[in-house]
Amino acid sequence: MKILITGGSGFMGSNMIRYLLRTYPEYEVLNFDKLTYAANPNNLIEADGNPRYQFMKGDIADEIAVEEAFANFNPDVVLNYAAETHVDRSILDPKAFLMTDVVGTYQLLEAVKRHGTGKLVQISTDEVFGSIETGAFTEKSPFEPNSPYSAAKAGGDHLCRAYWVTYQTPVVVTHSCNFYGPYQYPEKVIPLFITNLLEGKKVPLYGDGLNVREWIYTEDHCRAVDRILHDGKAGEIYNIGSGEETTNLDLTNKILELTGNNESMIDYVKDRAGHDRRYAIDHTKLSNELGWEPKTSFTEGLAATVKWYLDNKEWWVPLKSGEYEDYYQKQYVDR
Ligand code: TDX
Repeated sequence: MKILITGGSGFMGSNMIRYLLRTYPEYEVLNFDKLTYAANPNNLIEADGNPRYQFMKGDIADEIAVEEAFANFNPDVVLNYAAETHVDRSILDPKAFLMTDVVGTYQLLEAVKRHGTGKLVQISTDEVFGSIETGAFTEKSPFEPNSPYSAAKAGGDHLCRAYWVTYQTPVVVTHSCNFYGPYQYPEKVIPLFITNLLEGKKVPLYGDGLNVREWIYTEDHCRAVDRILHDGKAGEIYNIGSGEETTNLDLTNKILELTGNNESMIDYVKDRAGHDRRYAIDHTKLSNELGWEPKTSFTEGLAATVKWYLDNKEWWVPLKSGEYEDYYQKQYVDR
């Protein structure tokens, strides 16, 4: 099988590429990535030189580049991991989110339609549903996005639905709870807090710290996308969740304990604008129809993640110190 992965140099995309190359010895992967700040030149060092792995620099919102990737690689399936994903950045500057998450998704849908590609799997988020006080979002919950980020993802997801209904473009949409694990850019709460503590810095906890998130370990998410990629039905939506809910304060306390710190390292800071109180997602459909279950408990996954950041300082220290600025600058100049 030939799989085109967009955003393959980022956290989830690079984990999926490693997973696919390892799990399916005959599969070929093209990583199509814009190399924004969230991509890391060291994410796929072990795939470089693998004859089943290719890289092409490109932006999913760029019709010509997308066409070139489809025409040259001729994928059987496309996994759309490319997205601007950080809520705080979307509050400061929404434009890039609209370009990548809406226009980019549109360009991929058009290319899949044009080339008769077998399937597009849209990697999306539970944030499109908004915030939920009790219970959990199902695949039928209405979209109520509250940040420019989640509104942009909702726009892309709505286009997926419209392309299926209007043109029968074979697209499957996934909504996942919060991901965590190795290689996550240290702006998201888990890697930010771990790396701050490893550097002896305090952790900025927003508001009262009682917002709730559901957490899935990256390897479990890869296994879920694997099931959907092979057996997910076109036009369907699948929620990916773990059932592992925690308040940000509990999460922080766990990280403090795992890194040998205490509550004195918490810096309670001003709350995020429009901060969603709670996300929770019902993944019954994925379990019942595709036989998937998460395997890694939050306790286990968090300990493994802390260990990874401890063992891989050379991966994140340059990111936090801005050492790659020239590298990204160069990528932008090249484009
Ligand atoms: O410094 C921080 N302090 C803090 O208290 C940061 C960065 C976050 N937080 C809080 C805000 C959230 O309640 O931690 C929680 C998690 O924050 P993020 O890691 O920014 O994730 P979230 O806002 O929940 O959105 C994430 O999950 C869904 C991803 O960023 C999205 O891309 C994904 O779709």
